[in-house]
Amino acid sequence: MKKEDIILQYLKESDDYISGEDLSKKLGISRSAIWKNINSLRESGYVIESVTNRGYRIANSSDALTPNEIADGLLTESFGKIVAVYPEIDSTNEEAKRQAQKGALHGSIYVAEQQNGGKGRLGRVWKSPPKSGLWFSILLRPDAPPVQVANLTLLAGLAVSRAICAVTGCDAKIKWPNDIVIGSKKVCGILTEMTAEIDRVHFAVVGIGVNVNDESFPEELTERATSLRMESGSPVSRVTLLQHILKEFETLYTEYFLHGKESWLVPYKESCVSLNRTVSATRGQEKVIGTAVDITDGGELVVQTKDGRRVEINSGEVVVQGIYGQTP
Ligand code: BT5
Repeated sequence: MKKEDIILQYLKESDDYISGEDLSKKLGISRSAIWKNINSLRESGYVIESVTNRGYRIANSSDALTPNEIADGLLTESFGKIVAVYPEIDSTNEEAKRQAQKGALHGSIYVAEQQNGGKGRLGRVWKSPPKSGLWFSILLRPDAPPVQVANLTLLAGLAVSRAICAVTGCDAKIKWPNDIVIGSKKVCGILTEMTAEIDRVHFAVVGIGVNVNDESFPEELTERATSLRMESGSPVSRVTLLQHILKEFETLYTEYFLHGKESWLVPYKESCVSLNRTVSATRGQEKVIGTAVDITDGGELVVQTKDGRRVEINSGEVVVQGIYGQTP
C-alpha cells in the first residue's frame, strides 16, 4: 500500500485529530514527508483540516474521485472495475476511444475532474468545470449489431434517472433521447459514440455528464441547466452517484442483451417527460409537430401529427413543450 493510502486509512478511522508526530511514528517517515502526502491527498480532492498542536482530520464532506473511493462499495461485475481518473483532460469520450483502440477492457471507465474539450452532440460544447460535476465515459464491447446498440443512450438515461432518484430523492425524468431533467431544466447529458461495421460493433463509448454540486451556472445556461445540489438543497457525493449509475446501468445492460425490450421499455416510458406533450422535431428535411405518443422498441419517438399521421423520429433535436422554457 502507498504511504498516502495508509495515512488516508488512519485519518478515516479516527474521529479526532491525529498529530503529524503520531503519523510520522506509525509510518516511520519524517513529518515533512507526512505533510507532502497530506497535500497530495488534498490535490486528489480530500478535504483535510490541519490545526496547530492538534494535527490532521479528514472532513466528512470529502468527495474525492479516486480509483480507491470508486472501488470501495462498488457492486458491479464489470462496469467500473477498471478506473482511470484525470485531473484534467480534453474529453473522457475521446480518452475512452483512444484506450479502446489500445485494447482496453469492456466496462472500463474514464473519469475527469475537469474537461477542457467536453462535447455534446453535433459538435456542441459541454461545460465541464472542475470539482462540481461528474464527467465520465464507459467503454462497452457488446457482441451485437449496431441497431441494437443504438439503444444504449436510452438505457444509460434510465440508469441515471434511477440513480439520481435513489441518491437524492429528486424526481429526475428523461427528455428523449439523451437528457435528464429535473422540473424543466437539464441536469445531465449523454453522448454515445460507436465504431462499427455494418453488422458488428467494435466498441461503444457512453459519455455521461451530470451537474452535481454547482451552485450557479454561466448566464447562457441559467434558463436550461440545474444541478443536484440546487434541486436537493444539499451537497451530493459524486462517488456515491457514480457507483449507483454503474450498478443501474450494468443491470439494464445485462437484461437488455438477454431479454431485449422487456426489461427497459415500460420503465423508460414511465420516466420519459417527452410523452403526451406537444413536441417538434425534424425528420430528414421535414419539420414534424404533434404530440409524442409512444417510444418503439427500437428507441424511436412516435409523434402523432394533427393530420393523423404517426411519424417515427430516430434522432436529432426535439423541442418539448415546457422544457428549457421552449415552445415547439
Ligand atoms: C449532450 O449533448 O447533452 C451530451 C453531453 C455529454 C457530456 C459528457 S461528459 C463526459 C463525456 N465526455 C464528453 O466530452 N462528453 C460526455 P447535447 O444534447 O448536444 O447538449 C448540449 C447542449 O447542452 C449545449 O449546447 C448547451 O446548450 C447545453 N449544456 C452545455 N453544458 C451544459 C451543462 N453542464 N449542463 C446543462 N446543459 C449544458
